[in-house]
Amino acid sequence: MKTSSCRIWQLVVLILVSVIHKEALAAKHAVGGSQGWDESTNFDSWSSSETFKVGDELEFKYTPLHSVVELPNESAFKSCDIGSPLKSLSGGSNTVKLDKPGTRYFACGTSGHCEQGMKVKITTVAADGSSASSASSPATTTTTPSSSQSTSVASHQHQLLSFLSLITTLLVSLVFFI
Ligand SMILES: [Cu+2]
Repeated sequence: MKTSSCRIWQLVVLILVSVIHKEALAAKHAVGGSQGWDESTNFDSWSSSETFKVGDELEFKYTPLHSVVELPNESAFKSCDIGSPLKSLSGGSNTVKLDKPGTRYFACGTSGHCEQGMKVKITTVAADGSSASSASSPATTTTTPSSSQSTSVASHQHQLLSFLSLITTLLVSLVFFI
C-alpha cells in the first residue's frame, strides 16, 4: 500500500509538471527584435527567424510616431490598405495574444509607414507542433469576423478536452495502482 500511494504521488507530480511546463513554453516575441516596431527594421527576416505558437504573445514597442493596426487579409497587407483595420493599437507598448493557428497581418497606422516596410505577417502554428494538419484549416476560417469567435471557442473546447483526458488518465492510473 505504501509503495502504491507513493507511485500515485509520483504520477500526480509528473502530470502537474507537464501541465506547468506546457504553460511555461508560451513565449513573448518582441516584434522586430531589439530594433522594435520601426521603419528601419527588416520584419521579413525577423518573422522568418521566429516560430509563433498558439498561446504566444507579440509585443510591439515603438515611439509615439507609430501605431499598430491589424489588417484583415493578405491583399490589404500587400497593398498597405490600412483604412479598415480589424484592430487599432497605440500608446507605445502593446501585447497581442496569438490565440489560434493561422496568419495575421500587422502594419503601422501612420501614413506612409506601411509602404516603407513597416508591416509584418505572423503565421501561428499549433502549440503541440502538429502544424501540418492545423495550419491548413484556419486559412479558410479567417475570412469572416464571426469565425474568429467560434475558433476561439473550439480552442477552449480543445483545452477542456486535454484537461479531461488528463483527469481520465489520472483516474485510470489510480484504479491500476491501488
Ligand atoms: Cu510607423
